[in-house]
Amino acid sequence: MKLFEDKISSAASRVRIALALKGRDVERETIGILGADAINRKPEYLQVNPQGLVPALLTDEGVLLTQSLAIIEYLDERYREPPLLPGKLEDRAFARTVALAVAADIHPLLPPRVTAYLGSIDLSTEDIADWSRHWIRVGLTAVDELLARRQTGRYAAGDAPSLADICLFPQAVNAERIGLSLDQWPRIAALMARLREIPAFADNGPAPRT
Ligand SMILES: N[C@@H](CCC(=O)N[C@@H](CS)C(=O)NCC(=O)O)C(=O)O
Repeated sequence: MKLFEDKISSAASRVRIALALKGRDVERETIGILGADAINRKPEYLQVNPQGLVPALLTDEGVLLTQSLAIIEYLDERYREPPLLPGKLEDRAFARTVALAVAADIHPLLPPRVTAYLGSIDLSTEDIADWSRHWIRVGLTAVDELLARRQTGRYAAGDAPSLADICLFPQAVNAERIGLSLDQWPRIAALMARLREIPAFADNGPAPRT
């Protein structure tokens, strides 16, 4: 398998964490997504992913998969252990709830294509940072409340790390990086402390934008 990624990408970080939890080593190719180094919009990479986004995964059978959640579910079905979705039906739904609260409702407001557009309509660097902090704060406040209502185990959706933790971890790392203290979200802060003890998470978070 081959993973197309950029180390700064939190969506690619989700897939890296899933691969590490599954104990799978894959070939990797860096697809720069920032500034002058960006190659994600070049025709060669659009052949891989017409959306021009990372991650993408080339399977051993030569099939190209895109969208981090679809890739993670593929890996989970292909390599059964350890499962990345809980056994209980309602817990599985909750794992997907948390995953989508991050991947569908927070993250799409923040990536380079969005911040570059905001810059192009004359928002200052500080305005753009405020935008990002605002949407992360709104989103993680809701996720913390979801955890308050539904979290029963050691991790977000049970006693084993799941798709929920895989999506939440990179987003929370980036929240701290942009100046938001996790102390305002006690359940997320506690969860992050536990996840940081697991090498698959600690070693595969998003790298800082330099
Ligand atoms: N929903 C997609 C999101 C992918 C995505 O937005 N990736 C970002 C990096 S985290 C990217 O490639 N951004 C390039 C850009 O915004 O131009 C997924 O989960 O894979």
